[in-house]
Amino acid sequence: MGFSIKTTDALIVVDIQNDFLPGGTLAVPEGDQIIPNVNHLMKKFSALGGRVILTQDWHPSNHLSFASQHPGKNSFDPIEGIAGIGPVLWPDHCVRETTGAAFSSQLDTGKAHLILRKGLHRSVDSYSAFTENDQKTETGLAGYLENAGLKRIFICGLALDYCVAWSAMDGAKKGFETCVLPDLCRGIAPESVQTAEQGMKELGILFISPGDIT
Ligand code: VGL
Ligand code: ZN
Repeated sequence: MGFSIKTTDALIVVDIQNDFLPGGTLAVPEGDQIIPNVNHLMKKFSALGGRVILTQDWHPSNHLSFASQHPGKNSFDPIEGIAGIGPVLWPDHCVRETTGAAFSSQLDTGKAHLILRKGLHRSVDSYSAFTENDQKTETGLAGYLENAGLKRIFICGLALDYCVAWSAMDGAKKGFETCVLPDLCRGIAPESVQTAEQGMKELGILFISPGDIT
């Protein structure tokens, strides 16, 4: 299946930040391996007239998604009862203005037209680049895409089972034609990757490979 890139297309590169890479506090296995191919795609995409958007997880140091904020709880423990937080707690990660929150030095950020930060509110997480986990606070990305006349989105990055999947599912729900590039993604855990893939399929999201983009 071929996808020829138009000026109404956006590539959303999710959370390629030090803390999600090997050595980081919430390392996604093999997360670093996608970077050269993501760089290549960003270059191609922007050369073809598409728009490139980067997202950056950007938490206050006392973010309520961190297990450290819940006495007696550990990272990856399930959490219930706080709207906008969960389903699990995380190690401290991507604290704004720290090295862990910075983009990988290998990522070619120069190709980005827009950098969108998310997860800024202490008591609401935002896996999705569109709508925060309370399911009502908007990041503004949908408005940006609509205003710029962007109709189709391609998504890659970290982590496939959380921020990539939730972004893709919200994009599809908002009416954007949505394609995910699994070859240019890595997930945190196999079980959550499977759940996420199922959820994306049910919404009609297409799984494509970088070679399909021309
Ligand atoms: C992410 C967990 C917590 C992600 C961000 O980028 O997928 N996952 N914060
Ligand atoms: Zn986070």
